[in-house]
Amino acid sequence: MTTEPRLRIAMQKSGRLSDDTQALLKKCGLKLNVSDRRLLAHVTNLPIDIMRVRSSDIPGLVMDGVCDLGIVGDNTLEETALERELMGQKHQYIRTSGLNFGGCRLSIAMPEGFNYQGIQSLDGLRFATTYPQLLNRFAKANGINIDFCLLKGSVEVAPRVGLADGICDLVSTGATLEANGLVEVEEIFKSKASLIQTATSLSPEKQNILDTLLPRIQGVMKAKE
Ligand code: PRT
Repeated sequence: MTTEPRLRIAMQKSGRLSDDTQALLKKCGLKLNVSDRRLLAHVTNLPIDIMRVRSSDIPGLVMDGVCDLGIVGDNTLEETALERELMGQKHQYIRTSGLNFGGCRLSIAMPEGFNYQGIQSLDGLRFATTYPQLLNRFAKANGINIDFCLLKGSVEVAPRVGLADGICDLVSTGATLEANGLVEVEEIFKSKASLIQTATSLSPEKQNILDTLLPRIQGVMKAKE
């Protein structure tokens, strides 16, 4: 018995991108039954499976060809690509389409009262961040030396507890920075969600499924503009 090839798409299981991603797939006409415990959801009206994982795992799954497509923030994508390149791991992918949700910026923020007089004011300081590669690229491009400590969450608390001089974190409304006595001084990366595709060529059957799906995604994005 031969099984029909199914296109596998990785999406965030739960978090800031999961509702918008699920809504997008539904608007594209995909009928899927997403229950909290099922990590692989079958689309019943097209040969597509949805793999529900942590956002940070999505770029690697696509770069390694485990998933054919993924929906992820450009911040996570770029950080993972830089890290994998540094480690000599597969880091190629195709950015198939930008999506119009998940907008945010990666910024450097300093405690209120810090005397900021341009990027040179950051030279020699230590930053808490989840995005060391993006921060390092920014520092190199601007000719400054910085140190960092890696935090996966609660980054904004680091200066107050003496862990770092400042932070480099995602900002959307700015309310979290304000609540923690921090001021945004430099935006280093602008991000939105993207649909990415494995760099390995798809089988003709999977390519056909993608050719059906892609115009629907682009139609939904256009309607939202
Ligand atoms: O799934 P996993 O746990 O691996 O990923 P995650 O921890 O990155 O998940 P999640 O759900 O927090 O974020 C998923 C993606 O949403 C991010 O990678 C971004 O692409 C996007 N996004 C958009 C944001 C924000 N806006 C955002 N504001 N991700 C995080 N934040 C956080 C930020 O880190 C800070 O703590 O929100 C706070 C600031 O928000 P404001 O509105 O107060 O400025």
